[in-house]
Amino acid sequence: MTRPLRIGLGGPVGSGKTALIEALVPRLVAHGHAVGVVTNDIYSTEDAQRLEWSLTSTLDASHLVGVQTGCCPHTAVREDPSANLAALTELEERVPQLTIELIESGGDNLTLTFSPGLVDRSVFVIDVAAGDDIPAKGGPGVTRSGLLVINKVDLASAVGANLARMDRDARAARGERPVIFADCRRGVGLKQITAFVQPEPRPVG
Ligand SMILES: Nc1nc2c(ncn2[C@@H]2O[C@H](COP(=O)(O)OP(=O)(O)OP(=O)(O)O)[C@@H](O)[C@H]2O)c(=O)[nH]1
Ligand SMILES: [Mg+2]
Repeated sequence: MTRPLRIGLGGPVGSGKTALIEALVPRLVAHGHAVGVVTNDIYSTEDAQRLEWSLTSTLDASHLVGVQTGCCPHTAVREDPSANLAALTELEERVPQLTIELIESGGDNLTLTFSPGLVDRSVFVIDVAAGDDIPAKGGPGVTRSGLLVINKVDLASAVGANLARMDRDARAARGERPVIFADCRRGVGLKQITAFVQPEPRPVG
């Protein structure tokens, strides 16, 4: 028997990682997946509590584990992922039929990467309101993650973000690696992101 596909979601504080999980889970469940979620927060299990409430109609609380890292987020998902690996084992014992596990890193900075021993694929989430120069600033999440999500496109006009520039800089930094513009609150880009996080990924365009 193969274990569930493990997807890491990283990115700066407030870029929309939890909002993306809230949008993805109902879509994955509709595709017939059993989904488990591990969240990481430094000083709380706030995101797990939020998901327990916001996903109440789609996900039983037994599918959720909140890890309180007590240390900087990238330590917990890269240098020493033992607490996250233990959380995944706990989930798989509780819910043996899981097919996909989403692991949200604590909000970090542009240096975040996941240990390849923890995740099979990574999604890096940035948002337009943090500045349209972020793709040009680079870092491993921007350049080498499996999928780059540029979230909150609905706020572009309010903050004066140039989406064409973000698109150009992201594609220049990533080559063939995919980039999706998203609005997690309204489902923009979610079809392609859902395709990426399934075991047999389809082209994300
Ligand atoms: N307008 C808009 N707001 C969004 C979008 N995605 C998330 N938000 C809002 O942005 C804020 C932060 O979203 P979260 O999902 O908590 O961000 P996060 O990356 O999980 O944050 P941390 O876990 O604290 O790092 C919340 O108020 C969300 O409602 C979006 O696409 N558009
Ligand atoms: Mg979060």
